[in-house]
Amino acid sequence: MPRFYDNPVIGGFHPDPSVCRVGEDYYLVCSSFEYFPGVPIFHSRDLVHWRQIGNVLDRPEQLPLPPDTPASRGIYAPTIRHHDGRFWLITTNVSTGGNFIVTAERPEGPWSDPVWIDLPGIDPDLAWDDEGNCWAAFQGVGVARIDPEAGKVLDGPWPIWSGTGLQWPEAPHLYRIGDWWYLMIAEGGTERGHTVAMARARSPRGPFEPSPVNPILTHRGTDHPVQSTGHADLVTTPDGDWWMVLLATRPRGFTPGFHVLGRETFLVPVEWVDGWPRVGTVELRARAPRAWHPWEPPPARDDFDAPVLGHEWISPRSRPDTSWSLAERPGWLTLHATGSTLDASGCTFVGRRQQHPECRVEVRLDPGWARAGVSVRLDEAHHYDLEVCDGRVEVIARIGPLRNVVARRAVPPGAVVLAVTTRTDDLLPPSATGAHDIALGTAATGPDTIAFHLGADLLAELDGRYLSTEVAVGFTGRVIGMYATEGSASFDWFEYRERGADVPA
Ligand code: 6LW
Repeated sequence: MPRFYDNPVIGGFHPDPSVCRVGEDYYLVCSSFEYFPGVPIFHSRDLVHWRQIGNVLDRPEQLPLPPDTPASRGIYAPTIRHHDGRFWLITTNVSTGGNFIVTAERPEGPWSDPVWIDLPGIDPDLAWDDEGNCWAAFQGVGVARIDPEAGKVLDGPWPIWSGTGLQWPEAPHLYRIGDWWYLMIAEGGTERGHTVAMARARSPRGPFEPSPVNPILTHRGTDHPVQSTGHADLVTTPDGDWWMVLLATRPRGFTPGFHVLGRETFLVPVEWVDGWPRVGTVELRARAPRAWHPWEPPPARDDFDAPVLGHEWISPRSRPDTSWSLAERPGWLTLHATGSTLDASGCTFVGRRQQHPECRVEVRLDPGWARAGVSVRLDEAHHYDLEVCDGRVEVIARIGPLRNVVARRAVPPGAVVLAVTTRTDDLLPPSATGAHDIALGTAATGPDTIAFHLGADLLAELDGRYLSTEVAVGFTGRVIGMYATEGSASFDWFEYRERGADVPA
């Protein structure tokens, strides 16, 4: 009986995947932009079931992000490789310092401090030839021979291939396969025109001849539910099968379609025909790789009983030690306000990516004298908040320059349970949100509806389109988290579930 797997294999804002294999173990990393810690790293035994084992950039010294770092700046596309018994990762901090390399003996870390390297552009790659030379390709596309240990360019850089003429030839990866050097790139922009193209040469310096079947992958111009397919990396299994990981989106709603989970990580099989790789359509359900190693998913509820925060918890730009504690009130996550708000940099916010189109988040909050709650955010100018302060709970919508309290209710003193749910069926027409009056009716639906609850009581439902990339712009996706903007508040637990038959609205 053939087995099937579901795409995306890593849902939610996990773009620009890069993958390597060591024996029977696969390791995968993604971009993290303005969030700390940065570069989530995942482990799998079958390419389908991925478990986050850490964050490559988990010390502030590795990830300088000034407070004025705009959303969607910070860390861009990493490449991970295993060479000479060590893990090597090269990436770009577009806000501070440019390109750098970190290394580790073990993928879960600790990873070294950055070794900065003066390479142009973004999307750096690492590949070694049989003589031990290290080649770093980058956006454009160019290549240089480098000393990755010292962070020095030894020869070059030289231009090697500008793609087939589409926008932004980028995301290069060089592979030594047989007698050839294969160069895989993304082109056409990371939006709906995204493609993957291939070329090959006898040397990493070229001259490169393009594949006769470029682009080898694109969903542009189709009505497929998976869109923006591109920015890929290749990996082989121990059996010699080839697979590709890539980013893609799942837009929903009336034209132009809205994607709210950012760019996610998908998996697709690769076939070789006449010396060139080919991939088919990236389906939501597809025939699985031969190995199959499911693991127990992490518990839905984080009780905050562990001495350290789980790897999935991220904060915009930084997470000063003084802003949070698991020890102050054992079994609770205590957050201390910094004086900043959700509308600005520097706010105390600890969140996780929304990974499913339909999900339910519940938290138990003891607000004390604080102003605190749960926020669904794309960035500082696009977030919906469920906030408790002064004996009241409020639902607040911040959309661009507008900020509105859309619901308000008294709450008794003490701890409260707050819930946020998203649904993609039975959507609100835009007029029902009060956001504008154009009566386009249900055809003009957004991607989803976000509902806010106090215990079992529904307080408000809002159109999810305003927390989409098409509205907010940028490279990230929704993050749902706990925050405090005045005083100190404690969270007993935080629960995240994909909504299905067993999880009601
Ligand atoms: C990344 C570039 C891109 O560096 O978007 O999808 C940039 N393509 O390759 C940020 O993810």
